[in-house]
Amino acid sequence: MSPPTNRTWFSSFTSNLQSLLLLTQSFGNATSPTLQCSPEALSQFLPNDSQSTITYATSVAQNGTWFKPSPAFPTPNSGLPELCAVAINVVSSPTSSYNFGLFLPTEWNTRFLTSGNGGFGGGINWNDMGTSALSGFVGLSTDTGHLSTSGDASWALNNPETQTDWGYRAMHGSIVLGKAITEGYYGKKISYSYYSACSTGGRQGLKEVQMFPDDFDGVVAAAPAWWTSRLQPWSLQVGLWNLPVTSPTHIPSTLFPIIATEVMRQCDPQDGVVDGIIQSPFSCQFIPSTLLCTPSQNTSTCLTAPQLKTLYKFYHDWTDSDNNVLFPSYPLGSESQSPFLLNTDSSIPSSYGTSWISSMVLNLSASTSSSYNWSSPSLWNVSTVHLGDALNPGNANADDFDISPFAKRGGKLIHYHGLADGLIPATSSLYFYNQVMATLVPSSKVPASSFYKFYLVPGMLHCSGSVGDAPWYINGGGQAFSLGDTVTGVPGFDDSRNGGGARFDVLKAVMRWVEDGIEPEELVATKWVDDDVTKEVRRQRKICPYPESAVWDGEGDVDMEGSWKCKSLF
Ligand SMILES: *C1O[C@H](CO)[C@@H](O)[C@H](O)[C@H]1NC(C)=O
Ligand SMILES: *[C@@H]1O[C@H](CO)[C@@H](O)[C@H](O)[C@H]1NC(C)=O
Ligand SMILES: *[C@@H]1O[C@H](CO)[C@@H](O)[C@H](O)[C@H]1NC(C)=O
Ligand SMILES: *[C@@H]1O[C@H](CO)[C@@H](O)[C@H](O)[C@H]1NC(C)=O
Ligand SMILES: *[C@@H]1O[C@H](CO)[C@@H](O)[C@H](O)[C@H]1NC(C)=O
Ligand SMILES: *[C@@H]1O[C@H](CO)[C@@H](O)[C@H](O)[C@H]1NC(C)=O
Ligand SMILES: *[C@@H]1O[C@H](CO)[C@@H](O)[C@H](O)[C@H]1NC(C)=O
Repeated sequence: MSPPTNRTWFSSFTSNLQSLLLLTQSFGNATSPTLQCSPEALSQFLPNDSQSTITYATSVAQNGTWFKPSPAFPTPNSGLPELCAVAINVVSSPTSSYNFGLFLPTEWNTRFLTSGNGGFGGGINWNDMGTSALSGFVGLSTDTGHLSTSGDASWALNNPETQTDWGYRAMHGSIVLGKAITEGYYGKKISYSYYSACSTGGRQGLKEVQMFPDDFDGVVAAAPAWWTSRLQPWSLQVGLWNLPVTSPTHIPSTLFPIIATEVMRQCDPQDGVVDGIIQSPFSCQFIPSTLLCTPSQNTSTCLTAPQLKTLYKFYHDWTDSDNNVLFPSYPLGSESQSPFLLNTDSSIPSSYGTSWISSMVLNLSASTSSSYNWSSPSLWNVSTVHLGDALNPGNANADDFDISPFAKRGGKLIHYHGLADGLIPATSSLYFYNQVMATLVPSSKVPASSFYKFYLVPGMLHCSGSVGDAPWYINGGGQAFSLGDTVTGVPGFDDSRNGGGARFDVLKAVMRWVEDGIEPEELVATKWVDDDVTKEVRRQRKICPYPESAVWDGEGDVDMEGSWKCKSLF
């Protein structure tokens, strides 16, 4: 691997003095040692405990392609910057090991950015690391100690060490070693360390904040699957409410668009603007009985009374017989994605519930979802939920709400969740936020808003995408790659007129908070026509730090963010 090419150096020289100085600071000068991308060169930066090994270190040329597919990340990256791709294997116990990957770009911005995983999936997230490298970050991701698709937890059966790797150990261990390799490779210190990821990635970020507050200066945790021991059983329970398919209580997938249209009809105008976006589902007074079939009505266009009862369950917290909340409900407006867990046309509930219970809680010998008999009261009842709580497999729950140690070391946390998320309901993030407030506020440990901001994003689905034309893109974990492997930042809104893009880009917002001490207020979400960043912007809208909500000014174009203001509604 060579130092920056003459072309790069020369074009910077001819552009302006400031970037020349930056270049010199970042890459040293002609007498600096060249970057050594080889297992031999990099292994010297690992501890001499024979627990960790460089599997490979491979140079990737400018505009190169990288493809190391795993079940969880089957897609290649192309258009990469010149970089050194490294994989490291780490023995984590006598019966387990994990791998992690590093992208070390030649043109390094001196920052370290870690990406996360999804569901139970195992694999290195080269995809988001590629996005990171394009912006000059060193990118890191771990496979969490196994290979699998997102919905498959069978690897966990009778494998508690690998559960621990998945729960938190692989992430922290990878970060410690990844930082050492990074600083050794470039021969200089990392200036700032960041984390940005969604779903299980959000959980991993919160777990880091809770257990290893020194690992990151700034964390963006999106749609976190933080309450594993309740989210997974809830995923089973919501499916069971809608089964069997032959029951009169069953709501088939074909009815969900009809339910969604009625929810939109009732809840959209209540925020003052009819635009296909439900700003405040929690303040909508929804009357489901308008969906009830009249005697002469074709039942493919309405709900019968037994189906309406099922719908009530979806929109209400899951409780035990003493009315204790076991898990909060779907918010209104999540109907377009909720059929994913309701397995509306299948005879079995989601493997996100069954695979976790069979492989990590009950340890049933054959762990595919079809072998777990959730219809049997001896295998599925409320005590099964509490058994899962008590076992907390892999110590995966990110439920230590006293995150003041992270604040005390200067860490900044941005947490967001799409209100139309049908996989992990946004209500669970709201619950997390309230628990943190309940922990930090009375003890006056630290003012929570000085280091923790929470945003609910109207109309946004799980991690990426939205209902209708709701603006959703803020360059959160995984979002850029979902729009294309060479997309970075917020195209068109990265310039200095926009605070260096920090209003539009949640990663830049956390960086500005950490590096310049500028606390983020509102963010602006973007929606391009067809979610194609080369097309025109369809809409932009402010998204507000909870408990504020964006309110239209009553006169401006509703598609322009300037027509909206963040206001506390109470
Ligand atoms: C550049 O080279 C000079 C002379 O060897 C050395 O003193 C200086 O520290 C180097 N600068 C950087 C940024 O490495
Ligand atoms: C590992 O051992 C070698 C020599 O055996 C030494 O040069 C190197 O500095 C050691 N590395 C660390 C990280 O201690
Ligand atoms: C980058 O590589 C792609 C093929 O992966 C090629 O089509 C494109 O022309 C290349 N771009 C440049 C600027 O070399
Ligand atoms: C009910 O509506 C569906 C879909 O519009 C249609 O296919 C079906 O023929 C209708 N049934 C009756 C009895 O009209
Ligand atoms: C399942 O295995 C774990 C160890 O991996 C154990 O702690 C737990 O008690 C087992 N569950 C049951 C129901 O026996
Ligand atoms: C599952 O349990 C139910 C209730 O105990 C029982 O009727 C059914 O036969 C069981 N299914 C299988 C496949 O064992
Ligand atoms: C409830 O399920 C658990 C397994 O999770 C089982 O041990 C217990 O016996 C069941 N309780 C009843 C009343 O069937």
